[in-house]
Amino acid sequence: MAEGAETFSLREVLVAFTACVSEQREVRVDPYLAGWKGLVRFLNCLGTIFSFISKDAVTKIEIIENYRNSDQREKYLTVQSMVEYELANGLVDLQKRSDSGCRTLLRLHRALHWLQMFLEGLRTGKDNSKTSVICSETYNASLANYHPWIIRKAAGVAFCALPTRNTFLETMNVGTAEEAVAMLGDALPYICEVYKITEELYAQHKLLDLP
Ligand code: 1Q0
Repeated sequence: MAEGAETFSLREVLVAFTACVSEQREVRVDPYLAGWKGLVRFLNCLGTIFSFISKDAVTKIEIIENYRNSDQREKYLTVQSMVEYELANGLVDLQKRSDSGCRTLLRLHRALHWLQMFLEGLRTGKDNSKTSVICSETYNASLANYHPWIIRKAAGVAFCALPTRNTFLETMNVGTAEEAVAMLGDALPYICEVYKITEELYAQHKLLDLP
């Protein structure tokens, strides 16, 4: 295991995502980013072959964090307020790649869809199932549709380095594989809810195809 392995626990990721949705059904940005940071830490534990993925995630987390640390920090408190602010001020480029919060968060949002499917596959998989297979099947059914060939190829190679399902579950540091499965069952509805709310918001504002 690489550096940081002992500090990761699925529990902190779970706590972050459970704290995302406010009473008004808004998605809070800080716990959303905290959830992603926990996932990145976990990914780093799996080995350097995944660095190209974690680096991209970190870049995106930092772009949004910078908005949260800027003079406009209040506008970036929730995904809803961010969308409203950036659209009202012409900050979202609909034609080409930019560093807007909306386009950046969309990349994490798409990855959250993969995560949802992957964790469900892991949770319901058999003891001896291959994490690499669950990972590539769910990736191909979701995120891969947005990635060019070269990234899909590199991701496919990295997935081969994933440990077996039970080792993977134990790496989550929440006890036995069975306990990790139980915790995944608890966590998934929260992750699904965050995904659903964001998806509806982006669809409503026609932001789902931002370049
Ligand atoms: C467990 C194995 C993890 C496998 C991760 C699967 C996702 C593969 C994604 C490959 C991304 C390659 C890097 C670059 C991509 C960018 O081109 C792309 C688009 O951005 P842009 O600016 O070019 O338009 N970026 C993305 O699509 C964002 C990808 C972010 C992926 C973040 C993945 C973080 C993974 C965490 C580990 C999850 C482990 C789950 C178990 C923990 C239990 C809670």
